[in-house]
Amino acid sequence: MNRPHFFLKLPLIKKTITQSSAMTTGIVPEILPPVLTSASDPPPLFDGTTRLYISYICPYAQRPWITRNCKGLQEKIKLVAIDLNDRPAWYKEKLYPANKVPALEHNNEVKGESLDLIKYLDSEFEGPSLFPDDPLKREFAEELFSSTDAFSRDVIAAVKGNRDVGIPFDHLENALSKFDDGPFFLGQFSLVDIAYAPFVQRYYPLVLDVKEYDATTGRPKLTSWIEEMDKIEGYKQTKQDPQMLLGVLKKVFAVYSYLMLDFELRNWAVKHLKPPAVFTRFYPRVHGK
Ligand SMILES: N[C@@H](CCC(=O)N[C@@H](CS)C(=O)NCC(=O)O)C(=O)O
Repeated sequence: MNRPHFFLKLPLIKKTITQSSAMTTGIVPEILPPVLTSASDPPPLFDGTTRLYISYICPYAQRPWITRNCKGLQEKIKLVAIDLNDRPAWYKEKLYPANKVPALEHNNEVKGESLDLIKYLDSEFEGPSLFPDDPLKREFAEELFSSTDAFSRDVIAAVKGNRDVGIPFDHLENALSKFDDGPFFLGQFSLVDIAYAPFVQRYYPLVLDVKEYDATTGRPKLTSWIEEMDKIEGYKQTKQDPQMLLGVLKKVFAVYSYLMLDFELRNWAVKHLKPPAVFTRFYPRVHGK
């Protein structure tokens, strides 16, 4: 079976006029801004500029970043990259008290939470709609949005222990079988694909490496979804080096496993270290390309 093209560089221009190519037209490779650290001055906050604050390696931040790209909003929404290991104090103090990424500065307000942000970007900004009107599809979309965390939890539980690693990927395969008017979760490309892509992008190579489990074997829908996603320019431009991302994840899990050895530490970790928080302590620095 062919492996999906996680590691292949695909041509930048897509020629056919399909919905997904609408997500690609006019997208030229963007020069990403440098990463801001504790030593960096803030941008001129609340000056009317719309800014999306991200970390280049955060999967949650990748969601609104993809949405921005696919709607062709590169000129309208400026990217600001933050070093999560060395966050500028102004980020928490002056911009976003939750001190997380992603955050969107828009109309003198700051909003967070990646799933809320992708919906907001889709409904409040111009560009191709990424959410269908069909009530059946919308209902299914909400179901899928609310199971993104469960997908992550199940993959992580399988990587850390003996849980069946296939189950979370079976859920994806089943979900991808629901509509047959295209290879994406709702048939055509939508916010649901954007919600899952950053996580599948990380977990497919992770389970292949750690569990020697190829999640695409016997899952034709998932295989085709991954291939189709890799053709979407607005997504491709957000993808970081797969080996680097794999290294980050493995480091996180190594730390987790170590903490799990000790009962006291384990209790402390369960209480205080949700995966993203552990992540931030062991992120490598990634600077703008
Ligand atoms: N539920 C949030 C999660 C965001 C999140 O946890 N981001 C991580 C980076 S991947 C973060 O900013 N962590 C900083 C911290 O927890 O201190 C969302 O969907 O936006």
